[in-house]
Amino acid sequence: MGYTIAQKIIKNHLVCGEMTVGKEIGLKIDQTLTQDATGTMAYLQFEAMGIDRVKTELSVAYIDHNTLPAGFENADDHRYIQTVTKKHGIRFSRPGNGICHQVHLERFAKPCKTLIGSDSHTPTAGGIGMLGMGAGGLDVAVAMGGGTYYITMPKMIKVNLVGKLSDYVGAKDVILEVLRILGVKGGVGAIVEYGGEGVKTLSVPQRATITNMGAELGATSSIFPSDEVTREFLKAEGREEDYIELSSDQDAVFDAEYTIDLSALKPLAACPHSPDNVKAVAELSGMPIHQVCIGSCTNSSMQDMLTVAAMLKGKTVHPSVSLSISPGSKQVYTMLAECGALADLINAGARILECACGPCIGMGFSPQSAGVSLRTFNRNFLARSGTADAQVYLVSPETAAASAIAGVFTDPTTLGNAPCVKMPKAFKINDNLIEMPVKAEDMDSVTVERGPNIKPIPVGKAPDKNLQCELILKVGDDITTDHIMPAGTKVLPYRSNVPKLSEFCFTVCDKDFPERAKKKGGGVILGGANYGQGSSREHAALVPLYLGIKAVVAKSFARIHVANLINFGIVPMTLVNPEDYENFNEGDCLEIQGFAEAVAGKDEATLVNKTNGKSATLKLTLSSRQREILLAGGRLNYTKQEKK
Ligand code: MIC
Ligand code: SF4
Repeated sequence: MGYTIAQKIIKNHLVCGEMTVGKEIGLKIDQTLTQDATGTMAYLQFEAMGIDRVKTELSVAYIDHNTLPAGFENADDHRYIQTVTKKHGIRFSRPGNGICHQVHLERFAKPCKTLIGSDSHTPTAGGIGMLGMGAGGLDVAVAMGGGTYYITMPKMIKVNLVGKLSDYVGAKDVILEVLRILGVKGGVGAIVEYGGEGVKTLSVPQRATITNMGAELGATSSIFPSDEVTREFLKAEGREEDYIELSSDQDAVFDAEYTIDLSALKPLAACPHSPDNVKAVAELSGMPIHQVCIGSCTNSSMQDMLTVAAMLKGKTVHPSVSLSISPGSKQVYTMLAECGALADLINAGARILECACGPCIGMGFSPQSAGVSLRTFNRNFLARSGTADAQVYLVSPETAAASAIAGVFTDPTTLGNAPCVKMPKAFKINDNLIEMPVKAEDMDSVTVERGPNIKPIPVGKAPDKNLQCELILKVGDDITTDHIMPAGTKVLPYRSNVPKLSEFCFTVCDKDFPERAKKKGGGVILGGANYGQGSSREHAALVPLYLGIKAVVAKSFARIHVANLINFGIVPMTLVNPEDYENFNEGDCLEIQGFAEAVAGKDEATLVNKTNGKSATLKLTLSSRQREILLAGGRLNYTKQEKK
């Protein structure tokens, strides 16, 4: 039996375990990336491990999320990351150099290699045939130290692309179609591989738009073959030597296959408040809009920007619309400036932001009350934009530009022929904003600078013999890590200050939660299906740990979040019978008898509701390694014990 693309890469990087779907496997990681909002924690954890120099082929720290500090906090974090990376052998991409995934794709991603990043959109690198996976900061720290990265061996989903995209239909519409078919839980436990004749018609940045938003399917990763198009891209980036051909074997077996006819695709939009709530733009056309934001790691490539510039050239943004544009990288920004396209954008009334995440993570540009905002981003979770009642729609750059001019939702295919956008044969290469670390022998010359906002990391405890506590919070399906630990201008500055962050935990769902949890000394959380989807932020585990959360019971969990819970010693358990969810309510007194014993070796435990006498069977899907981590009270304790 042949191998899929991902199976080939996994096979070449397998450190332990068998490649059997559902079993834990350990992988060697070639490259890591971090961004500033998760990076401070990752490097604090790396330092706590006491390893002098990174052991990966390449590790890069990007500053892109929190780039316009309103106080000293972020600036201090940036300085910490800059100095700690210089000392320990990590490259530092300075603020202004661009969004981690876009820059990594341009300058570092390589076919056939493995990459983990403390950011859920790390699969963007799958556009170049690299196995990129999002992970918690602690997992990235371990990988930087040369440690193994553990995942559950995924099943393989194939999406066959046939035909060719029509004018004004973009790569974003392809992934929105996949989201329409599979939904936000459809990729859980799977790697999505793209194949078929249609692949050849898509450029690497277009492919990367598709693999980027595979994160919204809940997939472990998404990947494209590495072919002549990949070679051309690498050549244009001045690194053709990184090219390796990679495709799946003819007789590779997939667990599920879907076909999308690119020629038949129409512009699509993900409606509030979920990336899989997909409708045709034609159905929405005519709806008044208030804001358009173009950019993010999903759609900020040169190709996206040139398309938008060509559509806006000589036009004026509608008076009722505020349009922001954030190019993805310094490379894109400089080239836009040099070719004159930037002037077309400015002239049309676009408000040009720096190349960073910006509005995507709620760092400014929050829409007006109940405002309709069209964004080329990847997430439209409730309140993520910073405005609680905003209506955010995820669209392609083509739909965004057409609608910005018209002032109403507009299907760009009604505009006639699309402008012809010519991509440059070579990109402008200048890595002057990537700082190299000092040599190993000089590391003592670097002093790591730590600001007062950097507070100690909470450390977990071994599980109680019998767990007796209150059901402190009950939430529904598809709870995202943005619900658990919101971001945005008010909260993001405190990513290295867990006590302060705890004041915002779960406030999107229940504004009294932090106070209650503190008063009661924590408890257990009950969630629905797909608990913890979205961002990789380990703060969504660290902060509940700080607030005394001992276990989370849910119908099912998202991959990265469950790994983060275990890393910080919070026990994840699923309801064997999802209907039992109804028998438990906030404030109920709970008991799990033999809790520690169950964590140590049992697959099941009984949750007793002492308030109403009902009970439920819980499943513990844990590898023996994960059980040991939980028994030690988290990965940091476990690693220390291992070292002894
Ligand atoms: C996001 O898009 O939600 C983020 C912000 O990039 C996160 C990381 C974070 O919370 O810092 C992600 O996707 O992992
Ligand atoms: Fe940044 Fe948004 Fe991409 Fe997250 S999804 S890395 S916030 S641009």
